[in-house]
Amino acid sequence: MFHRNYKQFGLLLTSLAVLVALLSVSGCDNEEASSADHPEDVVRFELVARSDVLTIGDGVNFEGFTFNGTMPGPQMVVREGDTVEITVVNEDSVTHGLSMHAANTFTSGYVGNIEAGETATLTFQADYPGVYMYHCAPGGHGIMTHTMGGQFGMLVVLPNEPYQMEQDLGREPDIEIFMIQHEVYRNGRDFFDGNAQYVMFNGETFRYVREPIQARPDDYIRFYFLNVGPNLTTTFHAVGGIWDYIYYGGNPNNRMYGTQSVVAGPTDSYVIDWQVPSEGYFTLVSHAFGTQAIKGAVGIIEAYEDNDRDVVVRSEGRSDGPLENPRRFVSPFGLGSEDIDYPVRLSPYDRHTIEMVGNSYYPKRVEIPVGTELTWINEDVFDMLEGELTGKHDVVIVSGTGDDFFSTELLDHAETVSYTFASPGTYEYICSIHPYMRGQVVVYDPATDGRAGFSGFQSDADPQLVSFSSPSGRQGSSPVISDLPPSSLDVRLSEATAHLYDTSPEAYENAMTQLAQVRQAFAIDPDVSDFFLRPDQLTFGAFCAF
Ligand SMILES: [Cu+2]
Repeated sequence: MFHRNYKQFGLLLTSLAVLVALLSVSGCDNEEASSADHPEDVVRFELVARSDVLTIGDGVNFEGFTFNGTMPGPQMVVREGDTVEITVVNEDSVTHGLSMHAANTFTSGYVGNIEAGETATLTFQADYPGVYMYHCAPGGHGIMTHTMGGQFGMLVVLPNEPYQMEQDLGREPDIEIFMIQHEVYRNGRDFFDGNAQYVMFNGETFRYVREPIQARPDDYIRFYFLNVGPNLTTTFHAVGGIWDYIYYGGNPNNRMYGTQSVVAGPTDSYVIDWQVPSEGYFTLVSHAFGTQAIKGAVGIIEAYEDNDRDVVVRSEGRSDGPLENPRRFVSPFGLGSEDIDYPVRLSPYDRHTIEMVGNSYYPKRVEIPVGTELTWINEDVFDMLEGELTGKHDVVIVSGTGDDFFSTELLDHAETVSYTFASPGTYEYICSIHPYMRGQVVVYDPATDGRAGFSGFQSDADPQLVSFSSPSGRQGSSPVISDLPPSSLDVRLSEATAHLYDTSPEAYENAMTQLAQVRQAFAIDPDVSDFFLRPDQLTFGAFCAF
């Protein structure tokens, strides 16, 4: 498959890149993408940002954000000197964006902060060969959380001059492996602490253990290796192998030879040329065993004479959608399955405080006896800007089987808000500006709950008063409380929000319709002065705090 002549090889890869570009264009006909008024050396890609549920292997589904429906997102390959045009289509209900590390220019001026439903384009000259990360960059706080949430991928700029391996040996690699290491977190607290739940290559734990990469002895394998992180530093190693040629960042000028591993912090990358030394199994690992390899960052190269081998292993995550009956559901911002976002039954001696951290509540599910005062504290530090760009948060009860309906003021960093629950029931709440953030409070009556651990606090607080405190002395003048009627409104609101992040157009339409109904219902309710809905983002504001 690979030609001896390097220029032919380059041409092949360039045409592959163009092919990928064409394939990645959806809703746009190929004729336009290749029409004569565009010079041939403009390579075009389209990234579609959205909310998604997908599988990350071994019975586990993951809910987050994606580009083009996979995590990692599309692999892009261009050639040094190419003009690259990347269009970002935001099909989601929240703001997204793009940071493209291969572009030595002010990218956020073009593709930062792309509102829901909007499209933006970045054009740049690929002047620096190498292996680059791209990731979502709506701006501010959202850059970090969306990258953790699954929006990232690899763009490779192939050099015009051959790598040292070609120069020394006069041959091209037999196999190319595009490999991204990345982490999955179950909540924002773990994200802050670097406590990954899973670590993986190309979107699935132990992906290439289940499906070993086939090779033959003496093959030259070229790795395009990228550590996306977003937190951990890896030491990439092949058991039974020594890397022959290493080019830091994938730039052919950054040469190293003969090492057991490469060290890569978040967004560090390499091109590695390695000759399979013999027959056998060669295990690819992050040699950070406890924090990474054991959590899924392991793969296998199976090398035997006459093996059938693919010449390219791509870095996209699986594209076959979520599992129908997953063992586990991981949702860093929302409510995952209860084995992972387990209900915490608070005792009198616990801290009755829920953190807002990394765009999630933590713990996400708590159980309290009626009469207990709960406090939320905003541990997100980035409290500048607004919307997706900020780490400000609030609490808005969107459904409940009891009578405690309220919304709070937006909290800056280290501010708190408290509420005393007076009515037993199961309540779900969201942050009005990050409505994919979800928490749950179960308020039980100790007299009737067989599992009751203690008989509850008899708080002196007025159960219908939210208290607000700011270390900076900010005046929480209006205690931002609304007595939403526990009528059918909350049920409908719950149904509507349950579909907010369903990606099917039908469900989206359904949610829109239900939201319109809810809005109408609120407007005619004399107890509620206003209900704020930003149609472009499907975002709930405080219910009557305006
Ligand atoms: Cu995003």
